[in-house]
Amino acid sequence: MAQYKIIMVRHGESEWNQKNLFCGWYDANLSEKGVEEALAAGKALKEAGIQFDLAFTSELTRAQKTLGSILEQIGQKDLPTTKTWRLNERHYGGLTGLNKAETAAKYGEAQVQIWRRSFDVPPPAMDESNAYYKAIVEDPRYANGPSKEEFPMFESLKLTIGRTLPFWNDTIVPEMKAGKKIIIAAHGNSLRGIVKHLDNMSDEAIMGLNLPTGIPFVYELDADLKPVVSMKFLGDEETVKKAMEAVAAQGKAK
Ligand code: DG2
Repeated sequence: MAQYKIIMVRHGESEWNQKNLFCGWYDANLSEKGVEEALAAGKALKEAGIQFDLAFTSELTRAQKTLGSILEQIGQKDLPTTKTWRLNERHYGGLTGLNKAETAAKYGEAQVQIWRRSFDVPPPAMDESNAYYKAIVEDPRYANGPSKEEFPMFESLKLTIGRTLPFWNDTIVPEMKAGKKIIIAAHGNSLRGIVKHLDNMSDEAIMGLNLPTGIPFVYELDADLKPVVSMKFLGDEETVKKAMEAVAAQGKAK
């Protein structure tokens, strides 16, 4: 029997999603379409009559703005919200700022698929030669963490899970068990990590999962946090399917 319910949403389309650039920890804003998607996500939650006690999001603007828009739509603008780098997108390392289709044309679609979706093969490391190195490393929002040792220069999904899951287990789960209704607004890969954990997906199975932007999804969990309802999107099936396929296709050479 379902004991807990939690809602997650990948942010609306960002300007870098729109340009098909590897984004990671770069702080891209929402595109116009992304703003619309965030509004639609809020409307869907409002129509479903869903309200929250707590919100969690990343340190990145695209996730925070999506959350803000949702909370405004459901009349909960002042909901207590925790921002953490542990929910940030995976760090795309030296790929940050590169066009995904151009990278596929240069290195092959198979290599880009490995970089985007393999469980434990990381992208090349970011170094000072990357145009976005300083903007990320010197960003004051990270003054209180991650520590110098924790600050990633690249992340595979496995490494991303390694810093997201402790936050899930130590902060989100206790609040959920205390009866709090929670929304998490985060990113394609930080959420894939949580989904992999909840659904006990194999390292192979998670490779096939692409999360659409701006469509909230629900998990209902039993007392042992095993899913009774898994990844139920608040959107019509066809739209969700097409949006997932579009994300998968971003790694194709045009
Ligand atoms: C995308 C995910 O992250 O890219 O970093 O480029 O969710 O913050 O838009 P998000 C990025 P893929 O892993 O789907 O290529």
